[in-house]
Amino acid sequence: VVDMDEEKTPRLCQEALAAGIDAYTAIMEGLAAGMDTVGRFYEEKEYFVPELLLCSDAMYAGLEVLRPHVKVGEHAAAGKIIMGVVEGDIHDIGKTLVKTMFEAAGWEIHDLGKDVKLERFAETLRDTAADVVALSALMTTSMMAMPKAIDMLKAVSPDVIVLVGGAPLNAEIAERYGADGYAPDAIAAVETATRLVTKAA
Ligand code: B12
Repeated sequence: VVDMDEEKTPRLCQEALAAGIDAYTAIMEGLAAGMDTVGRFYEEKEYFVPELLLCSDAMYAGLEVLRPHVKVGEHAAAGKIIMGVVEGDIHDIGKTLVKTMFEAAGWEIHDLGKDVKLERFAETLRDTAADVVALSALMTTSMMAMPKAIDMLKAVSPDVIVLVGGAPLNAEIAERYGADGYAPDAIAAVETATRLVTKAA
């Protein structure tokens, strides 16, 4: 991923699987860890946006290989979830990893993608009556849309569980924004959503 190699990354993912490495471990300790390094290089001005784009292409190529092998968890408590990256923000790698884990846990997913207009979250909630809406933001600017999005969602359905996440968020901001939950990573996101849905039932 760090070498921007869209061919070698999926090949290494195949090798990891063949070596018996768990797919989720390979995603988090391989692909996502690579993106962390890429982020550091960007901050140190060693990499710029074109490099980031090539790294994310490599990361997605690897994810294609690993995703089908992520172990499917307990289906019992699975629910229906809407997810997306809020408007003004096109960083979708984290959201895609979160999606992968919800998929593995057997949730029904409505992925709205990136740069999603706030009205679309509310409309989709109206159409699907989902249990959970997961909002992702990677920028301190875009995350400021979250309180408004949460208000709009609660106006459609006061009982909907809104989960927020992304690098600039934390539990304190999430609470201040009126979210029902926050999680720092993809596995914790599924655990938190499952706990909140079970509690609400
Ligand atoms: C890759 C990257 C890009 C790529 C994105 C490619 C893609 N398809 O996503 C590209 C090149 C497109 C890009 C563009 C830009 N970027 Co950029 N980018 C990054 C970078 C290096 C890594 C982000 C990433 O993918 N991390 C890896 C993933 C796995 O981690 P994650 O997203 O945090 O997700 C995990 C958790 O947060 C959590 N999570 C995520 N979402 C959710 C949701 C829920 C509900 C839950 C519970 C959990 C959860 O689970 C995930 C998995 O564990 C970061 C720097 C950094 N260190 O974060 C900058 C960064 C986010 N970018 C930044 C900037 C400024 C930009 C640009 C404006 C640059 C420019 N001048 O054009 C544009 C923005 C365009 C826009 N409007 O959105 C800044 C944001 C600063 C700020 N204001 O906060 C950062 C922080 C870099 C920096 N230090 O300056 N970028």
